[in-house]
Amino acid sequence: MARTNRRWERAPVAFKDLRAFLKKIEAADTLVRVKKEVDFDQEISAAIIKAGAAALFCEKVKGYDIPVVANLFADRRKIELALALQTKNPIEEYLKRLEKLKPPRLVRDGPVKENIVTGNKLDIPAALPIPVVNEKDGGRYISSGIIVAKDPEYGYNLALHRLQIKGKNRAGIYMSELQHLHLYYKRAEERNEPLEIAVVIGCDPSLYLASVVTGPPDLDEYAVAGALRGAPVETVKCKTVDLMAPAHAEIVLEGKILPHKREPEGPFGEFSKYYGPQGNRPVVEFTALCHRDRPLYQTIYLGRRQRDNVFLTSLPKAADLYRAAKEVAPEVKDVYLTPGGCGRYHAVISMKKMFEGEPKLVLSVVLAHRIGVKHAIVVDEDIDIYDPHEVEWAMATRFQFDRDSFFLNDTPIHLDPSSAFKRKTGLLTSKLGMDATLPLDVAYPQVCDVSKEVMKKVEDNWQRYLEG
Ligand SMILES: Cc1cc2nc3c(=O)[nH]c(=O)nc-3n(C[C@H](O)[C@H](O)[C@H](O)COP(=O)(O)O)c2cc1C
Ligand SMILES: [Mn+2]
Repeated sequence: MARTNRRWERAPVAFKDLRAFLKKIEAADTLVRVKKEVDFDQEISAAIIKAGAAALFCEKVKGYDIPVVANLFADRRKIELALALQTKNPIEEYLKRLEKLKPPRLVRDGPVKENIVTGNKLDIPAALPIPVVNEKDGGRYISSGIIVAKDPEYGYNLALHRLQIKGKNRAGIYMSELQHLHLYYKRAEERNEPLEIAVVIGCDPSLYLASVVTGPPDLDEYAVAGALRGAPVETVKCKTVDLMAPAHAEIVLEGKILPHKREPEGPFGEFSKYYGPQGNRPVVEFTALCHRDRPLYQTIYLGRRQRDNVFLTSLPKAADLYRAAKEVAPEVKDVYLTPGGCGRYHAVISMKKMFEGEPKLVLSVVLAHRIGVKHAIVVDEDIDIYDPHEVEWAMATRFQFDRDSFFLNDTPIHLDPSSAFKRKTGLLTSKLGMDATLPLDVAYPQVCDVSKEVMKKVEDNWQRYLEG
């Protein structure tokens, strides 16, 4: 963070909208076009899974004239493209950009206002190709809607929250208690007021990345998106709620989360790769549907074979943990939220330990973080944290369970299926911190390898070794 690199000062490419990002992916990566008509009921999900890491463009969805795009965050390459990353140190570059928050710029008009439907004419499930994501989901779900909301004290918040379609202008919403939207909603409910929202579906990728950042409640994710893209997000005033929406979004739904109202919501196939159970949850009433001419519907697949969800969240969330960890231990080098841990439950941190016990401070802040890490492991900087075999080796050879681990019981977590089976404490979970760093004060057996010189000699002359 302290290091400066002039190249970072150059403004990154700011994609104006989803269409510009799609063009970039088509030119610099892979975009698969599905021309055959697909059904919204799981067939879009199956095509997403089949496309693997390639971005997907479903040209025709049965019963709709709006194409569906997906997999825009399906691997690290696309995150690099989305942010136009210029160095090999994405976390540092990301945090460097975040130092200059850029508030949104309100403009008078924008393409999202090309079509506006309100009142009795509103029929959202008839208008939009909203998918059934997994087989046993409770219904059709918007999984890619960025919820824009405002609190009188904390200001704007943008975050992804699933919406279960319940009628022409109604939806159920899931807000984990750990999220800011839940805080905003509870505060509005205490005032006996609805919480106005705008739901953004399909937009410039910086808004999606900003919507999964985990800062303090007064952090304006619009300003985070501006910082990431190097230019303010252009916004327009909404038609039926007192909020701003991105001017270049494909689709924006306006509405409010009703106070003191709960209805069954779920089940829904979640990032944990299990169905999250049905529960009594708040209800959204929509008041307007705004969209561009010939809009694109962007979706995100969550489930057993998900990719988007893990890669979209990995950089912002790893950077949040990196920053928190570095505050207690300046020589923290890198943080990785592993795909096996669903991009959230398992964190691996590498550091140069300066004194004994320091890794436990790092583990404490990582486990305490709202992100919801369940198992965290600190390793020395010689371990490649992106290689699970290396991390396992550190655990196998540098770690003693009784001496080097500690746990926190009964802490809140997002949707951990195993927490439901704890008898007394319900959905609270146990968290484990593991320090797999080498001791500083004990002569430890040395890691065995051939000498650098001999290895280099053979590597540099390998062809001659083969030819004799
Ligand atoms: C595809 C996707 C769907 C998500 N759905 C939900 C959800 O339904 N409920 C929820 O509480 N968090 C959900 N999240 C997580 C939040 O969007 C994320 O943790 C965000 O950082 C919270 O923002 P906040 O820090 O402003 O509270 C989802 C994340 C992704 C990537
Ligand atoms: Mn927030």
